[in-house]
Amino acid sequence: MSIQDELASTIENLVKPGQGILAADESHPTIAKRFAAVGVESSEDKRREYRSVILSAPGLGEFISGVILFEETLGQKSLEDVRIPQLLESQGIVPGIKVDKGKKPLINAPGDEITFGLDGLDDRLEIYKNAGARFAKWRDVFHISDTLPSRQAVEANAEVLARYAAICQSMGIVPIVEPEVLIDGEHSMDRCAEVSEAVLREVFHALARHGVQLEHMILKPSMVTPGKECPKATPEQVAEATIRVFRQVVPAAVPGINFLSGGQTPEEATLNLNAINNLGSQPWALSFSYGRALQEPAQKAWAGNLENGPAAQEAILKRARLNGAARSGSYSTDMEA
Ligand code: 5MM
Repeated sequence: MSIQDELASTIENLVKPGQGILAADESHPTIAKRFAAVGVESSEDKRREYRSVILSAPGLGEFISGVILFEETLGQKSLEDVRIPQLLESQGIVPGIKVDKGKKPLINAPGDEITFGLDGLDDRLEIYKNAGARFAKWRDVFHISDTLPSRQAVEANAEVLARYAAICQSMGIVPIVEPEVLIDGEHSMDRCAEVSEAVLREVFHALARHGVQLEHMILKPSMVTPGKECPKATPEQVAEATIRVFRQVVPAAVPGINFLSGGQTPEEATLNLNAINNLGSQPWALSFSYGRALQEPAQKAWAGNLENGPAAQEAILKRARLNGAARSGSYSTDMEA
């Protein structure tokens, strides 16, 4: 298969009605935080147990088209001794991989951060592809204040995101482009809209500069919301503000926009996606690529005890099904019961 055919086929499998992406790619410090919240100490065995349980939930492939894995999981076997990428494929799910190496302070830009991991990326991608990964993910992070993010941070992060995407496509791997505008802070929804627009505009300039084929990528952005310390906006307000910004800056050639949940509760993330899809038809498929909003209830149900595996599987399946409904605007809160 040619590289172009590989990219097109992966996109076709990832962007499907009623389906979205599960982000299960928490790095060691992040998964340790998630496990601590349910009283579990993170270890390689416990991470394998938990991820094996949720990824083998019967029927997951009905609502989940792709799973983003952390490097460790890509090389692990499930509790039934099946390689995790193979387990996903048996459910009709495309395996993906987080490839950024995290973030550090951006020098000479106090308060801003830069994502790193481009060095040796092509070599790592070859290994990941041989292990079964068909798409990748790279996350940039932008803090909001009256003065942040700086112009330097917006430009520097957009540049690395575009270089990552170009490298992925050259190797037949679909890039998920994730510019996360953080919800932390006291900013208004208007300020979030202003920053989101500036960030996305710069990201698409950089993608064009590096010849990234928009048809063969997925955008994973934050929704436009007020800061976490402010009163919440209604789902309809979030949907209108989000779509208003995206229509200004996201080209119609992008096949799918899969939102991150970014600290929204599971119910909020579903309600907001549902409201977004109720605004009528848009140029792109509008779906989810949630981490916490899909997994939180499953982590609580599991709580480090394998006997709770079926309850954890039921919990993740429920959120996947409800977000699958929100993907077409057909979710209602009655479905939570
Ligand atoms: C923003 O985080 C991504 C989406 O998850 P949420 O829906 O919970 O916001 C997520 O894919 C994230 O990039 C990974 O969990 C990896 O994060 P770390 O911080 O471990 O690199």
